[in-house]
Amino acid sequence: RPRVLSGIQPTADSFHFGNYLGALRQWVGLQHDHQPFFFIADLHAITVEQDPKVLRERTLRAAAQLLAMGIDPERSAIFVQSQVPAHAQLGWVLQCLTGFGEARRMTQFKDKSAKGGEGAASVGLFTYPVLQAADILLYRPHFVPVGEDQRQHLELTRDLAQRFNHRYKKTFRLPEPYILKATAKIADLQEPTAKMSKSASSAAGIIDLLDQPSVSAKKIRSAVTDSDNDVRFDRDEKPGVSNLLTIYSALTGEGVHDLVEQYAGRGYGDLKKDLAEIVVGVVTPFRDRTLELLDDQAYLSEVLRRGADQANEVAEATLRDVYQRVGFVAPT
Ligand code: AQP
Repeated sequence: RPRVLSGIQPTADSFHFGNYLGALRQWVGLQHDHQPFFFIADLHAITVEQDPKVLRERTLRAAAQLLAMGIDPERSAIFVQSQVPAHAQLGWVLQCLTGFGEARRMTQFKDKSAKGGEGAASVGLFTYPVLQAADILLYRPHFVPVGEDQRQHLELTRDLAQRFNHRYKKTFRLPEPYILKATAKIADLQEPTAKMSKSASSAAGIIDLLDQPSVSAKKIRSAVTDSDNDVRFDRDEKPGVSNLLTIYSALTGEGVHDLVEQYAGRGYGDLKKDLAEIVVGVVTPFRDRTLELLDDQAYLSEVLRRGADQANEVAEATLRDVYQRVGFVAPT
């Protein structure tokens, strides 16, 4: 079975609909005929300052959410990145293969460092995509299910894999991004030309999976649209309505064009009202299940321990090959 790998940062109390539709739902679907490794990226989280107690809580919340969503620990290895030391170890080797200018071109670093000024950004934030390359390459996956914002990082990952293979010996598989076009970039409800992102300036544009369902419904009903009240799919002219149609279609499986026909002449109010109900139907059982799982910390820890064992076995084997190929003396 082809291998898949992906990760998510534990940097918020809840995942949001961008994470869910852009990536996590694909994780759930792929576990049936693939061999999946899914991890909670706590090493990545500390590239910006974190409160240690909050980080620990969010890591467990992330695990509970993945399970509540349908990630099955019998099919998938779910693990915490810091429990698999090979990520940081391979990260270092790959840093030594990465050009400074090459790292500098990463647009996510440019965007994130622009907020506080480059001088305020950590070196870890700068080398984040190289650690991400290590996260991926260790498992030699065929596919990496992610949102559109990760495409550039995956290109870097492939470049580094190729460089290593060429300089030493074929060691890494070149992974393919697995990006579903329709949901690759879910937009902010209040600023529909921007991606839905937890670091947005207002919470009103983000639907968190663990929000009170009534809050999510209200956010949908208050989503920014436009003034002509004509339900059409046009990302450039009508980004707000198009985003709502995208979410609607992804949650129900109905095609966008069918939805446009269904709502023709009915205006935005009906569309928002119906979508709000659909969202409530999705998040209510998810939220209940997550809260239930969070009450069973022993079970969560056991799942993560098993996941780390599975991940360590694969990752250590790759790292041994890498160390041998770069010329490190093996311990006797
Ligand atoms: N808006 C989005 N649309 C589609 N996919 C998205 N992803 C994130 N936002 C969207 C995908 O979610 C996965 C997890 O990403 P992450 O751990 O990097 O989460 P994140 O980047 O911390 O999420 P944010 O909200 O986008 O954070 P900030 O504001 O820090 O940048 C990835 O596969 C990502 O593509």
